[in-house]
Amino acid sequence: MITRAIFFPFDLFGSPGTKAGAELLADAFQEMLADNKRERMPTRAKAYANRLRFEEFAFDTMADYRDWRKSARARLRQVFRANEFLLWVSGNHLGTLPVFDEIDRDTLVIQLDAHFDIYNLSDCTSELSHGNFLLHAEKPLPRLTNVGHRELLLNRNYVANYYHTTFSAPYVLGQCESVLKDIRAQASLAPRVFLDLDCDVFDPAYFPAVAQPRPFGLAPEFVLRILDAVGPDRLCGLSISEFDPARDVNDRCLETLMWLIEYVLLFKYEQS
Ligand SMILES: [Mn+2]
Repeated sequence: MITRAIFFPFDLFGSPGTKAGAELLADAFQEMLADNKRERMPTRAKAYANRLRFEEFAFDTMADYRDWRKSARARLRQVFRANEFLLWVSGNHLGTLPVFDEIDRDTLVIQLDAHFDIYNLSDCTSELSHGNFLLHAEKPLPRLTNVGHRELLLNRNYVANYYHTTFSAPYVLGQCESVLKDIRAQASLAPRVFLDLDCDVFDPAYFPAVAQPRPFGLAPEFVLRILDAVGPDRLCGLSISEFDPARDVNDRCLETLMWLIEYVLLFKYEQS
């Protein structure tokens, strides 16, 4: 199976600065590929080395922005049709909207996010933004499970219109094993599982490099337990968004994300 690593540095309508995050990850990713190629000793990277394809969208001109959603959707349609493993790195979370538009409706999407991106409150714009983009996605939405939210305002009934299951960060803290058991069961019933990581799901103590940090978040290692619960066979892709490198501390968050990307590649390709 081929992995299609697509970097999509889009950051209009929320979290300006995350464009630089996607671009930085694109550079680090290419550096990783170059390092692997240069290495003469056999390493674990051999498991995926010949199966990675790197692509990067450019947002340099007005024209690049005009058709951002349409061109991303067209590319993603091909990737999903070819059954490739997708790594989608966007600037803000809105940059993953094309994934939600195009992903198979029977795919379970596990979304790690501090927020439900369905905000309709009085001080929120009704225009497309990184805080409401799920309201604008192609309907019906795929089956959506949130893990790690810290929502204190939106009514549960409203949230249930969009999310099949939600596990708040406090709930994960208290009921960790039963959350994992539930995720394992949900994943086993789904033909494919896609992991959508908004970096603000993490506690700011571990991951300060986001525009709107929310306290009381998840520890990064919980993602590894979710991966374990999903299993390598069903996992069909990973998206990463909202990394704002100007707020990083000694590249700690960059390292976290790059380590996770390499881990996921090994997780996927080293099985059997
Ligand atoms: Mn989000």
